Amino acid sequence: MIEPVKQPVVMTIAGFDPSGGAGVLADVKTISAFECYGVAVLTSLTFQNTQQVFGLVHQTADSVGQQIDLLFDDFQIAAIKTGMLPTAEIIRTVADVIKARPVPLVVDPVWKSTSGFALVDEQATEALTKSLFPLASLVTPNLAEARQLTGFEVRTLDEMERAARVIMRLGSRAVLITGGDGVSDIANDVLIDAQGLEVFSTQRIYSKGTHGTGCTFASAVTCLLALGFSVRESIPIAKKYISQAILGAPHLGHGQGPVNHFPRGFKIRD
Ligand code: PXL
Repeated sequence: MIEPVKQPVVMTIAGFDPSGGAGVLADVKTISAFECYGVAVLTSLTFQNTQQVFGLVHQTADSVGQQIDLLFDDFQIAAIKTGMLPTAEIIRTVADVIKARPVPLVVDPVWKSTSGFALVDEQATEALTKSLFPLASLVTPNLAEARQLTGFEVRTLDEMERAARVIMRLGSRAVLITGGDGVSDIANDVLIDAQGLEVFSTQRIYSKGTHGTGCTFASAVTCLLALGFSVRESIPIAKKYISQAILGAPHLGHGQGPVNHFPRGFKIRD
């Protein structure tokens, strides 16, 4: 008999970007690239291409809760990633249904599209920090999101370290502030967990193909947690993956194009 392939099941709870650069399509492609099995819970249908977001049709809290429950009834979920959670009700339901199922959770706070369109209700920020952050193994705000979470400007390495400490107090086990949306030639990511701070630095890659990099990076970390890596071990591997994905971008569409979710030659271990 042929041995069945063992693939950890990774769940994404996020929005649908029909252009495939961000949201659940990006997440499931990333999950496949890490040889895990992706299941996707849809929170909102967005109308967009690589240039712009034109509209949103959200799911209800009940429909999101049911999607999660049905998947948990059937699969052994190894890790969960959340992205666009558009309403406070959806966030509270997601928190309630996953509270009873303690698996590694990566929360990628999503408020705006790459093109600047507001994807979530204003009240959703408080619900996210209060209900979901305390359940998270890792929270992955970028610089703009770190500013929204702390109320102060987050640009320099000092500001990132200060913001990481402030966001950590919201209750997650670790925080990674990603610097991909910064402007300096060196892109820093700042991690804080119970052991303290660590800075991960790479040369910035200037590219138009950066649509959905936040979703893609957070999904990569989630897969690595599902595969048994620690948060600290996962970050440099996920950074290597996202760098190769940006460098290999196929330059599709006329706006901020998608990355290449299957970069040639990418290996988890070198
Ligand atoms: O990259 C943020 C993001 C997350 N989720 C969805 C999106 C976007 C950006 O466009 O569409 C569904």
